[in-house]
Amino acid sequence: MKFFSFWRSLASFRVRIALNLKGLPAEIELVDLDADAHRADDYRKVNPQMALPALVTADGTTLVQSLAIIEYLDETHPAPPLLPADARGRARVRALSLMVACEGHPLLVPRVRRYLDRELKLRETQQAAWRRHWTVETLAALEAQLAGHQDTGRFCHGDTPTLADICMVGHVTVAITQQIDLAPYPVVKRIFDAAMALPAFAIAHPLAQPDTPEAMRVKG
Ligand SMILES: N[C@@H](CCC(=O)N[C@@H](CS)C(=O)NCC(=O)O)C(=O)O
Repeated sequence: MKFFSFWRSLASFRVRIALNLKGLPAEIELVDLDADAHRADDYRKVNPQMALPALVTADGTTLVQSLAIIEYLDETHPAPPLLPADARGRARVRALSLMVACEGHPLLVPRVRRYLDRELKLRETQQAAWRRHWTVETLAALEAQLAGHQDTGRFCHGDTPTLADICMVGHVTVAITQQIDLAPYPVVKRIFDAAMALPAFAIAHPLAQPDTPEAMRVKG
């Protein structure tokens, strides 16, 4: 498999965790978002949407959209499962995942930030306020869903990591980057710490990647 990734990409972070949890090796193709490599012809042929990640399977099929990729990996390599066995549990895990992947994250991606900057010409302080607003809103929504829920366990759903944890850790990582205080979100914080203590999560962290800028790289 060939995996198109960038260190800072949260959607790539999600797929890295899933590959690690499943123990699946992939040849990594680095696409530098900061250099607009995702807009160049080479990558546009892989994903015309010009967004990371993409995964090319052994039979040459190109998959895009991190959640679709992860569900594909889960269906083709069922152990360990990333979705619960019951329909109600799957609906809850998918809902928690979508709160991040379809509500919070899209408001922070480079093409949105570029539009705020270049088209709307917002000042950096306004752009930072935008990022902070949507990051906090998603954190609060996650905390409200997780706190006190009977199915919340060591992780978002029960005591093993699921797609929901994979999505949640990326969002918390963004919050930490923005120096947002996590104290108001104690369940989110507890689950984040539990997940990031697992090697599959830790080695997928944006600051631990081969293309992480040297000055920022966490030495493992
Ligand atoms: N919903 C997509 C998000 C894809 C996405 O926006 N990826 C970002 C990096 S995390 C990207 O490549 N953005 C390029 C851009 O915004 O120009 C997924 O989950 O895969």
